[in-house]
Amino acid sequence: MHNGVSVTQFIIEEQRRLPNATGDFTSLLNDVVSACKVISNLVNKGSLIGVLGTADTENVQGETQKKLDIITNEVFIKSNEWAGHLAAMASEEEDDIYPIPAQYPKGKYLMSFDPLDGSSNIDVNISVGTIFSITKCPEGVENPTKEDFLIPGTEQVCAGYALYGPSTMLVLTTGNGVNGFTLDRDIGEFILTHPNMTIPADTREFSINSSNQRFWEAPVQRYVEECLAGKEGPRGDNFNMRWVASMVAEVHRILTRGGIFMYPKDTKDPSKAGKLRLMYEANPMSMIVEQAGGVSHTGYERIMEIKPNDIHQRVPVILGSKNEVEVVVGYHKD
Ligand code: AHM
Ligand code: MG
Repeated sequence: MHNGVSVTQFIIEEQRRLPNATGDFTSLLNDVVSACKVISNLVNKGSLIGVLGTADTENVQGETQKKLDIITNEVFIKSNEWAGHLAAMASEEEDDIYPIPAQYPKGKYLMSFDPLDGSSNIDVNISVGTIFSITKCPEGVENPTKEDFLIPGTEQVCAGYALYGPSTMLVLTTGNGVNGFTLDRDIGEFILTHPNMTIPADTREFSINSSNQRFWEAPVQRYVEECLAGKEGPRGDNFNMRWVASMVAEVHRILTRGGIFMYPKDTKDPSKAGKLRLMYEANPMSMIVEQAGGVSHTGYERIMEIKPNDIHQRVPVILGSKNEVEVVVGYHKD
């Protein structure tokens, strides 16, 4: 027997506080949790079960898919399509939305997800993750279309990620703070280990892929230059830098010890406003960061207020410790 609170118990106790809850949402989250356990197991076994390496196919974004991108997408869909809680799903790995197949009942929620974020790291055994965002299907809509997904992040009812690192962790928000759970493999349960996660308002640690420096806009150039100038520069302090190239690991570090993460607007490819996708990367991470007391912005606007125009829309992302993100946003205003 474990003594901790399992994620199942935690979700049910949260549900009891809502007078009109039917258990539908609790049950949906349980399916998401099950999918993350399966993915954790696959990522953990890696080469032993032949799942590493490239699949030599391209997704809708023109990125070469890894075998595990395809397998984990399948796992997430199969775990969540049958129970009658969802009306449709949208995935980084699917060109169009995924309607619930006719043989299953349809539910009142929509879910967008990235089944394996940071998958460029998978073959080198560095942390990767799964990100998901849940919204309500518009009232009266039986067969949702792409347009039904295109609502701002402020409408999310739940956001979360699983981090497959030295430990597998699940971090969740339903709009009532952020809680972190660690997978105990011996009993197959996520146990509450990080209640009420909060991001310190100040930080001296930044995170950006500086190989893109020549493409950045002036405000980001200025900010990073000032960080690098250290104690003798205008910020009067030394900064540290980290770049994992797995957004989930990056956000998790910020939730644990503070920091600022940026994948800003750049001129590398004028057809793309940034690298990260709004619906299943930026929005869910923004909800988590804001619920933990941080800020999430493009430099020009609050990410969760963007009215999406496509399920695979890309946006600039600047998120993390409040005071530091506000410095960068201030430079954009200048
Ligand atoms: P992915 O969904 O194809 O894995 O791409 C998203 C990832 C993020 O996790 C990470 O922050 C970023 O891409 C890394 O980009 P780069 O390869 O430029 O370092
Ligand atoms: Mg991704």
